[in-house]
Amino acid sequence: ETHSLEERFQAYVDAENKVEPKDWMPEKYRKTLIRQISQHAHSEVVGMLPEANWITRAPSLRSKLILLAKVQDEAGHGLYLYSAAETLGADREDMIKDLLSGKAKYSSIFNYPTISWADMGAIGWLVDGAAIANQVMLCRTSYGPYARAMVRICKEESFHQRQGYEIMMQLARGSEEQKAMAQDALNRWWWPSIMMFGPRDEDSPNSAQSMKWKIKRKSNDELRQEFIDKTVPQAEFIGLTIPDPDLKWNEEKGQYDYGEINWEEFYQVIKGNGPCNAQRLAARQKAYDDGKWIREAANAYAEKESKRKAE
Ligand code: FAQ
Repeated sequence: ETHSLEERFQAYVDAENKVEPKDWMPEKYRKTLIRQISQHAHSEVVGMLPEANWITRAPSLRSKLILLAKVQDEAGHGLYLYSAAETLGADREDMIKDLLSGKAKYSSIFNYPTISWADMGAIGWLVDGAAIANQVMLCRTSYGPYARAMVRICKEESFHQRQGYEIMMQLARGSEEQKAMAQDALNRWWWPSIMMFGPRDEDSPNSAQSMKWKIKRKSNDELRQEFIDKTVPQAEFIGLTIPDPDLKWNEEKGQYDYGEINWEEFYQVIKGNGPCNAQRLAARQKAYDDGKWIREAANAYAEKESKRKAE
């Protein structure tokens, strides 16, 4: 056999096999997955903050219960994802330190403020909608533990998307003021939501290799297009206007053409200069510091237990 390990790995992935934690894999495959999965985990956990801002001010008991359940689901998603990254040999403590130091990224979208109740609608509808488009593809990613985590996460995200759309629909069908709130939230969240898919394909340094290894199965631009095509009719249905004057149906292509994204804003936000970056990291740092005593207690207990068992 003259094939190298790398070639055999590629052939294995090309044949649609799943890579499992103990299988041989190229070091760069492992590193790419740790990067992506840990950043995905951080996004889920940081992503709890913008919505947590409204739990105490939800307009009814029902909406409060639903929002609470959704935010709790996001904590769960973060936990599955940190565990998936651990199967690749990543250390949880290191991942958290990289988040807090600003070395690891998390989704740009969570650096925008939530200034009205309508933002809870816009986040569920648009942000979870974008997350689903991306994650449905990731259910078929080549790394087994990540793919399996995505299946459950997608089911929960569909519930989140519907709860957000329901809030938007209620507001859009309410008083003039409520309708204006919904439109304002759509105006503020639309562009950041379509930035979530990442840079244009030609400016995406990781895409080519990740597509080859079947970590990613659709490109950033393909997913962005799918999301736009699915979402525009939903906005029309509830009588809201997408804030993009260049948006129009392209009969020939069978999809929407859309306006230029403000890439300068995107890169500023991922560099740490978005409206809420500092606030989000400060909140995570505080949670980390406040949790120190419980981590210490859990470790001391685990040590005591293992000593007791060894005796
Ligand atoms: N924000 O070469 P590419 C959720 C970075 S959903 C920040 O294209 P790649 C659910 C990228 O990391 C959100 N950074 O990179 C929820 C790379 O930098 P690096 C989370 C971004 O990896 C809903 C550089 O730009 N979902 O949390 C962004 O091939 C509601 C170059 O980009 C996931 O993470 C961005 N938007 O493709 C929770 C999905 N876009 O790492 C609460 C999994 C790009 O080299 C409430 N991730 N960058 O320093 C992925 O599918 C991919 O990583 C992409 C980026 C598509 C995000």
